[in-house]
Amino acid sequence: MEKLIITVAPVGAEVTKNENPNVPITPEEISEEVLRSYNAGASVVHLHARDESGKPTQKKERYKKIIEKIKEKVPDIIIQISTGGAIGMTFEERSEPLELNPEFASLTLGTVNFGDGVFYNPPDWIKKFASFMKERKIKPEIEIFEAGMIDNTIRLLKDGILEEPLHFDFVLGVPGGMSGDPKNLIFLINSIPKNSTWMVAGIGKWEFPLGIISVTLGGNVRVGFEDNIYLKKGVLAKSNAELVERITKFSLEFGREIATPEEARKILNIK
Ligand code: KMH
Ligand code: ZN
Repeated sequence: MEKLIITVAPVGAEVTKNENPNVPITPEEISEEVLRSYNAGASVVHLHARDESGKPTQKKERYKKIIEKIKEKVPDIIIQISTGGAIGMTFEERSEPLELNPEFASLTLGTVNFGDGVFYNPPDWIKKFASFMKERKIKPEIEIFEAGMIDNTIRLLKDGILEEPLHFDFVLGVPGGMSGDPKNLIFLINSIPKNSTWMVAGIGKWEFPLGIISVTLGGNVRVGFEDNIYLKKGVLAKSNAELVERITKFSLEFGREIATPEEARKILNIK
């Protein structure tokens, strides 16, 4: 098996300090969490930004500030910006951070209910995001919340808008999307092109059960406050790094080493 790539998603767009006071909000707090997570084994950070008041923002100036702070502390970590942003944002808002030419960005392949809201991803938005990424050589991470999103991916692959090898993230357990039942994960793994890389982001209680299955099956794992704020039932995590550490420990115990950012770039075919 390849070494394990651990992605940390330290902020997200939804979670608040009321839910877990350790959620990082400012560029300084986010960069410190990224450093701690890197030291615990993370080689990729899935990044969202928040404004001064803690509200999600896709303003490129804000991303720039956070990225600068991260790079001061962890120059080599792979930074993946979010094009998902938050529910209700326009296409123009969501695409702003792509103008910073990141090496990696998320790309959701369809619309899905998301709690009480709708995570809106109509075909023309997906095509515009994907074409922009292709032009700028930004590696897309294909976010799959529902099985049909894989069919949408294959269609764009045939149209030449996406290129192989693809990298998939199965985001399972969002209320409104596919649940974290391990049977779903197995079905999704069996539905993607064979030369793809893949990972799982289990939401809430699914983070560790799915993460551990992924380690044993040769996939990769995302953890972090965007997806889950608990270290274990009823125990809030003190830091994103605690979540990363839990996966690292399991993987090493299982006999699978952890990838550095440089190794992760090779595995993910990030140029
Ligand atoms: N915040 C969610 C509505 C992504 O980053 O690409 C969307 C999301 C996906 O987090
Ligand atoms: Zn996200």
